[in-house]
Amino acid sequence: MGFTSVVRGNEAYPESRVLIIITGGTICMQPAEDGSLVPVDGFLENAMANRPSFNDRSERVKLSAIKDGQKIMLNSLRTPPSSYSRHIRYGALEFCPLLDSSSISSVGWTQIATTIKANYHLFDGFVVLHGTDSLSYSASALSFMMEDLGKPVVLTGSQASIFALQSDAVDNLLGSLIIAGTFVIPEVCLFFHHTLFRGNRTTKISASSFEAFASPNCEPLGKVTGVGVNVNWLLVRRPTKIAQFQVTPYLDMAHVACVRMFPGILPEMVDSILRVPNLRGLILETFGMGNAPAGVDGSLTKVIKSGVERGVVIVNISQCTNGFVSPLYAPGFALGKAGVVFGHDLTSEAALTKLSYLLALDLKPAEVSARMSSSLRGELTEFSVPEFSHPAGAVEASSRLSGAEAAFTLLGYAIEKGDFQAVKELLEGDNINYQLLKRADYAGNTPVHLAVVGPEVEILKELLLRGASVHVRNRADNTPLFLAVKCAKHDMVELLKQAGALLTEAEAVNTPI
Ligand code: ASN
Repeated sequence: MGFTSVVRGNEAYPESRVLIIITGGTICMQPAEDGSLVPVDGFLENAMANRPSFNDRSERVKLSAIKDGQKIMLNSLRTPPSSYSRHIRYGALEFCPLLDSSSISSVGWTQIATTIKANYHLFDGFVVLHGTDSLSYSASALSFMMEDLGKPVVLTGSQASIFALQSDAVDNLLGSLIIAGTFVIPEVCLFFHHTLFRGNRTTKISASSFEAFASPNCEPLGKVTGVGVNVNWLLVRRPTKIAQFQVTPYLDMAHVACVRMFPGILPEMVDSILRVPNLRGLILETFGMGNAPAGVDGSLTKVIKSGVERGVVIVNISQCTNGFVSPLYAPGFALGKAGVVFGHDLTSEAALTKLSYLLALDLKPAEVSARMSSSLRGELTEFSVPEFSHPAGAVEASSRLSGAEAAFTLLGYAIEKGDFQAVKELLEGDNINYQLLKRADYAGNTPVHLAVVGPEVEILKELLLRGASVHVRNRADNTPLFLAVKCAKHDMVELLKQAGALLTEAEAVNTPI
């Protein structure tokens, strides 16, 4: 495109930059003197530097990073090129002290979220190393704390230490690094045992098996297949508004509780929890499709109703791992009449952290209740969403490829000419499979790259509102924002910034915006 490229690697393959945030967990544990397993610091040097798959022995350049509000220079390592012809260069920040994940709390989640926020402009993606015990809680919590995320955040850990002879640690960590450095999946994900999940849909299902996590109500976002990763782009969330990444740095975990119903549970037990001073929210884990015992003469239902009347938000979720709650049967219907909110197919982990997130926003109970049963980050299945089909869906896979190539060429022309109507029509056909927006030309320019140097800012806006990413770089390693700045396209620069676009560190040098 006629610009000097900003090349970050000095070899043929480009580099992505990933920040690893190490919180602890079995992955970095070694036996202590008493024989118990405890996390040990220095993971980058002790566990990664001596493994060829994590270290191609290239020059160990220092990476800028922000730690506790201060700029620091981090030691880095680089992977050999992946099957996507990219190196992943990464540095690590460690929690002090490192934790067994059973003791993580909202303080730790705040630390992770604010670290990602502070380093967002410096890295392409983030990997969080974490123990497995509370991993699904952390993935859920972070998904709510981070709004309008544009870059991948991948949480992982392992069932056996990386220092053990037989371990899942290397696979989980390497897969996470490659995903975070290769794909612009703007979600908080959990990667484990060759599978990429939406984090807030997961639950830990095994205490010891390497296949430790499941996402019972949502298909995986991706699967490692041989040397590649098959990403299910149809499921991956994409932006639907123009907004910058932001973090809510606090969850109100201190005023929520969770109760599991069992046959014969006494109303007094539930009542005493509902009367814990300052309790603001309660998750009820009910039977099947959302049923609870009513108690003698409806005594339990009355206790629940009076809790709702005192302003406690009570959310009904199922004890079953698969399926959803609904007021179909009389006991569930009675809970609904008592003012209990139905949490559809939320996991317990997602329900509890979502409730604490909404309570931290200081909304009225009615507003919290309304938001509990609609999807904020893809954490529940909204049944009211109409399903529709488009002629494009009927096109056979074989003809779709050439059709998509032709459509991309037409889109490029339309963008270049500033033909808003033609762009819109082409994108209508893309709404189902979302492939056109992610295509790139021979130079790696996506439709967003083409639009920022084109004549029509409305076209850029249309692309962004349909979910195009502002963070993808072309082969010369340039972001769309860099191209817009270089072309002095001030309106494009403004819109890109509103949509959360940032210059890479190398681009920012001598590029005032
Ligand atoms: N207790 C460990 C933890 O959650 C378990 C693990 O990581 N596999 O920190």
